Amino acid sequence: MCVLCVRRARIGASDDGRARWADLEALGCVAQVNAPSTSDARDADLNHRARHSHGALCRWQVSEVIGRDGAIGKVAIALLGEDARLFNDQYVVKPPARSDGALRASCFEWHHDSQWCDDDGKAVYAPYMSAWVALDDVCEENGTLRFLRYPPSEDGRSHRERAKAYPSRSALPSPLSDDIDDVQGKLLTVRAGSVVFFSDVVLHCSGPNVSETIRRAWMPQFSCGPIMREDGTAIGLTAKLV
Ligand SMILES: O=C(O)CCC(=O)C(=O)O
Repeated sequence: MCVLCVRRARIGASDDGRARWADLEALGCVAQVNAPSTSDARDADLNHRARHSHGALCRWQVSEVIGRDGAIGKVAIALLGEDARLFNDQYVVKPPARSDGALRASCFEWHHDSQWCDDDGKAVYAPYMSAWVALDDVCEENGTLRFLRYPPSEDGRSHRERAKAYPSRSALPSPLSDDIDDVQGKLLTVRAGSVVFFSDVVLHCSGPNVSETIRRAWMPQFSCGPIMREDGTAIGLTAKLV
């Protein structure tokens, strides 16, 4: 459903039928390509796309780049180890915001990606990371990401330890605020095709898209092993990198 919506939005743009962006805005800009399987997914591999095919070429190219010898897969294995898994596969698509509601809806407030684990006592957490791939040139105007540096440490503590000393999220200025600047978080300005790897504990946010064109990112996420519930069922995908 989400992918169809993206396609319809594109058609809408070329026909100048801009009202169609509203479909995407209503979804909160996030399109998950493959919902997790309800069956035991522990032994799933990257052929998961074959079950939800949206085009052989896309499937091949994407599987290639996140496979163990692909540009992104290699980094995932180097950073997370041999048991690295594809955990989630999503697009974040921001149409131009044309109303106050759309401005708010296309912002991501300050968060770290594994926040949901804090709330879900039943999740057996495994560290994970995102590979955020800019599909368009991104800058402040079209709602790029902003990252908060890890708090400094005198004693060489890891980033994961340092992240525990972050200020409260509610103390940070909203991405919609005029007060936000590089002191509060480093803005990411990169060209289409760039990949940003970041950990599930780094605080980040993104602003609205106030440009005239769509802003798209592909965001596969990788965990250093399957993320499971205590009852042994998988949370998200658990696809091995093959
Ligand atoms: O692409 C964006 O604007 C933000 C995405 C994000 O922060 C997330 O999905 O965690």
